[in-house]
Amino acid sequence: MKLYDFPPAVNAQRVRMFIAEKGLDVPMVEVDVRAGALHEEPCRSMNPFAVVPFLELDDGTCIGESIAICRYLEELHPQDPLMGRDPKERAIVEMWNRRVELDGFMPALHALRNADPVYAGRVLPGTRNDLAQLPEIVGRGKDALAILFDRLDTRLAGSPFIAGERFSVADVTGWFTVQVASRIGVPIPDTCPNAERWRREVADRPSTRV
Ligand SMILES: N[C@@H](CCC(=O)N[C@@H](CS)C(=O)NCC(=O)O)C(=O)O
Repeated sequence: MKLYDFPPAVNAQRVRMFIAEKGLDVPMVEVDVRAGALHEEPCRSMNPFAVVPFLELDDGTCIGESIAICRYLEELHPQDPLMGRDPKERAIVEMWNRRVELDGFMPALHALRNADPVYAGRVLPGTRNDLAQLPEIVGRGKDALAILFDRLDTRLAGSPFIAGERFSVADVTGWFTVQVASRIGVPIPDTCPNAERWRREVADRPSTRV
């Protein structure tokens, strides 16, 4: 098994943090995304969506999508679960992960790709195109983050971690939402002390430094 990775890519970082939290040893292959390697062989055939990360199994099967990769690794290595210990916990972790991903992580990434000139010509991941960078998407992303931070603050007032008592993949997604948000000038506001307490605790985890 090999993980195709690009160190600066935040989705690849999500999977690397998950792997570190579980204490797994997964060989990595670095793909030079900025040099266009995803659009060339062998990557193009392995992952026609042309994004990282993706996982190549020993039988040649390729699995893309960060959460699908995490799910596969979790099922192979159920110890130290990060996606719930039983059906109820698994549903709750998935619920929170989706909320954070859809309501914060994705809007933040779209805002970043529409703001930073490095993404001109590839505002949608995995495509090369001439879609213009739109400032409206940046503004809407920032609005979405403000709403999400408020909701997380309420949640984290009564819960140590996003999905409950235990650190989970929802915290991994939350951590990278905060990282991307700070790159577009949206830190957790002073009005969200519970979210800030959570951020500081996650920042202390060695897995944030992989
Ligand atoms: N939904 C995918 C998104 C993957 C993705 O967007 N990856 C970015 C890096 S964070 C990428 O490969 N971008 C290629 C590009 O910019 O052309 C996942 O969860 O893995």
